[in-house]
Formats: sequence, structure tokens, C-alpha cells
Amino acid sequence: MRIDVVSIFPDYLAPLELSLVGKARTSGILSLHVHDLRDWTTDRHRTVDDTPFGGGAGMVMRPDVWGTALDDVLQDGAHLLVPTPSGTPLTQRTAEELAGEQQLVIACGRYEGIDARVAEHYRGHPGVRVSEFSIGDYVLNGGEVAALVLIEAVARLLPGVVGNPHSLVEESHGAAGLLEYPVYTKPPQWQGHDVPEVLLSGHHGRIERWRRDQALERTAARRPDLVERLDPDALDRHDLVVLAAHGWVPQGGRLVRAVDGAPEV
Ligand code: J9T
Repeated sequence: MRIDVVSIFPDYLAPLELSLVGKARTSGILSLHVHDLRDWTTDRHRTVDDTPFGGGAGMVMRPDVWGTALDDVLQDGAHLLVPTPSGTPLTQRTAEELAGEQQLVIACGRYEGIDARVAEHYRGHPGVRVSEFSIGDYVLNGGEVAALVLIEAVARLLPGVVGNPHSLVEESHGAAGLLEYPVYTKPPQWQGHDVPEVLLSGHHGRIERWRRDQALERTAARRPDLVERLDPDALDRHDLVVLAAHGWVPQGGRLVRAVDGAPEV
């Protein structure tokens, strides 16, 4: 896979030399190129922004500079990604889809954002897909950190990057739609906290059930939005008992919060 990042702070992407992503690069699985947007400016001051039409605070990045940069960097079949708090939430499913692409081009905006015509223009390009994505409901100073997040989430899914592909299957936000169960290692007693007895029992069936209960309980406590998306038909009776204890009951093919008292007529 090839990834190109365009930013006015290319040094911000230096961590991509490290760890798993760095290894993927040196092993040739990932070809990653970071570009300075100002290399495409033509004026003495290397200007990339201007005041917003219609007024308002802050500065907007100019479409002409972005256009020449992206025309140079985008290859046929590329997926152009624009990090923005108003984008579609990035999920594990998105990362899985992006891991199958030939080229990702990440356009990191600063200030109040990139002129909206840039995304509009490339949406009209045959052979280019455009996605505006968000890494959560908070605002950053620029898209660089969101680009790092996306690259790490995608790079670890490329074949040969994560040593044991099993660790990709069981983790949180896997296909089961549940959060991961808690994990423990030696020593069995630490600071007055014991490792749960069942994990020391060697009884694989009981361990598996305990882990699933923990995953269900954590998901119910922390992520009601994920419980709402579970398919009750894909859950066993014990799963339903655990979820009922947290106030979730199946109704009309979904899980809903049980309410006390008689239903209104
Ligand atoms: C400038 O970009 C952002 O502030 C940003 C990008 C992606 N996700 C966010 N939640 C914020």
C-alpha cells in the first residue's frame, strides 16, 4: 500500500518512523510519503490560507494550493481522506476497508479548515474516492494527529505487519461488536489485588464463558451504543441473562432498555 500525507507541519508525522508502522515501511509492506503543502505555493510568503468569505473568525486554506498539491500526489484509484471534526466517524470497519486500497492520500488541514470546493472537486474525479473522517467528537488544531491515528489503525491490518494475526481477531471492535475482556498476567497477587480465580483454574470452557460475560458487562456499562447494535439472534441464552442484569432485553429483533412498570396503552 502507498500512503501520502500532505501537511504544513510534515515534522508532526515523524512518529511514523517508529514501531509497527516504521517496521512496515522498512519491510516494504507500506510505502509512506510525507509532503509539505508549502512546496506547492508560488508566492514569496508561501501563503496557504486566507480570510473566509462571509466573514467569521480564523483563516481558511486556499483551494488553489491544495489543488496543485493533490493533482501531483493523487494516483489513479486513490482514496483521498480529509480529517475534520465534521467528518464520518472512523471505525474499525473503515480501517478494514481502507487496508484494501492501493493508495491513501491524507490532506491535513489547519486553521478553520480547507475550502469546501477541494473535496467537492475531487469527488467529481473518476478514479478518486473522497472521505472526510473524524476520530471523535472533539476539535484538534489540525488533521495531523488524526492522520497518525488512521495510518496506525490501517497499517496494522496489512498482511505481515502484526506478528500474530489471531490478536487481530479477538480484540475490541472486532466483528462481535463487544469491547475486549480484561486481561491479567503474573504475579497472581499484586498490591492486594488478585487475578480472578477462574483464570488460574485451567478450565477452558469456564474461562471462555467468564471472558464473554466480562466483555458483555463492560460493553453494557461503557458503550450502550454498541449494545443497541447487537443482533439478539447472534447471542446465546447466557448472554441475554447477563445483558438483562444490565437492563437490556430483546424486543422486535433488537436490544432495548427494559423499563419498569406496565407499558403505556
Ligand atoms: C482539524 O482537524 C480536526 O480538528 C479533527 C480531525 C479529525 N477528527 C477530529 N475529531 C478532529
